[in-house]
Amino acid sequence: MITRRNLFTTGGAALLGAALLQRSSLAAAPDLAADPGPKTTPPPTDGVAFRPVVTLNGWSAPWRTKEGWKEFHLVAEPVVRELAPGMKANLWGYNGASPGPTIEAVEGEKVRIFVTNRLPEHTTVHWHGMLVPSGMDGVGGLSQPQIPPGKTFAYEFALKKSGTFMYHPHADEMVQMAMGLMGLFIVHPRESNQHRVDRDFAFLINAFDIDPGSHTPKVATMNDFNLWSWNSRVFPGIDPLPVRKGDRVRIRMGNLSMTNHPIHLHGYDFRVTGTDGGWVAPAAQWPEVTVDVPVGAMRAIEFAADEPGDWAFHCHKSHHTMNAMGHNVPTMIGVDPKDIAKRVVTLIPDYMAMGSRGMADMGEMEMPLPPNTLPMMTGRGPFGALEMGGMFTVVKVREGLARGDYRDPGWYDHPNGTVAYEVKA
Ligand SMILES: [Cu+2]
Repeated sequence: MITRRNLFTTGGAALLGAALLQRSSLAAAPDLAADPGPKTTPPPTDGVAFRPVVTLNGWSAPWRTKEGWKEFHLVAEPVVRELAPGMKANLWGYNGASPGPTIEAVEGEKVRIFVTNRLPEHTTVHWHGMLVPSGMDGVGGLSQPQIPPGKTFAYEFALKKSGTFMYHPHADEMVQMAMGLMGLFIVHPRESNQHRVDRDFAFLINAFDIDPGSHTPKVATMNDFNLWSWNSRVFPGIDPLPVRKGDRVRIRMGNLSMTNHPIHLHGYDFRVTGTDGGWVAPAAQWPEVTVDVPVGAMRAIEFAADEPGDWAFHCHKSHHTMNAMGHNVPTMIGVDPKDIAKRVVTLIPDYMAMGSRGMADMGEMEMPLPPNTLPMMTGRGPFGALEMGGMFTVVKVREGLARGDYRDPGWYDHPNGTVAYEVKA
């Protein structure tokens, strides 16, 4: 007898299953690919209610419930991702984007995740940090056969614990992760008042090595990445984090780049309340202003947003708040650069001259750049050039935001007498 379960695990019936899947996937996937959809998740229409996360520059996957299973569908495929206005990259992702959509579900639920492979090579999906049966762990060759191009596999498991997790391939990993194939998996507590916050942000930390003027990451790069990104976006392309004064805020971060990132928040001290291993007991939490997120790890931080302002939030490795850092940049300090850069860039596309007094001039975007290349330091704030790139954005804490209205409130209007000022002689 064919049950739902063995429908997907027996040979002939699997074809039938795949045909059924194709129909549902074709109904859902092309629309997703064409339209990234809303940036916030609509309230769930079925399953256990939860307070959805806000995925920076992303969205959460739709689902359907069927006979007690919550079903999602990931389509691994080549995508074009705008890293920031002015630069698009050829990446691999799921459902039209890198990272793929955030999967959100509730502790205790059973999930079935269909994975369709539209990549040119085989793939799998590993559920990082999640407690699943060995055969659902997604390590190609070890725990399952690889998913060949054109095929669909189903993963099925119950969500044993709440927390912050991620998904990524465990097949040709170096290439597939360097191409941006990854996503977040958030499991909410069964009891909605547990670990409750008002604002719950999430993003993945990743990195790319894309030569200035080109579009496709160099997949063999070990350490010398030149674009340091959050959810495959770089400043000024990373969403701000708007927050109402008085909100309790959580920010969940997962690191799928190849180096650690000390993530620093201005204006607040926070507690590390969770890792991909689970929630940190209150008695074990200590205050921090920077949390190091190791490779292949997740950290959730929390704070009470009681101080209004525009608070910088960034990686503290200073090379990671710059874009397309040329590692062959000659030091120009002491040299009059005048027109040198304009002439040299026609011969050496990734040539970037340092100003003779330092590099701050580059924040004014005066440098000639090859096409599809972001300035190394860029962005403008209310007081001028921000001189940032890469892993940088702003937590915007505001009084008087209408409840539920978390659109970007613009720049902070500082009360009189609260801005650093020039002392006149
Ligand atoms: Cu960093």
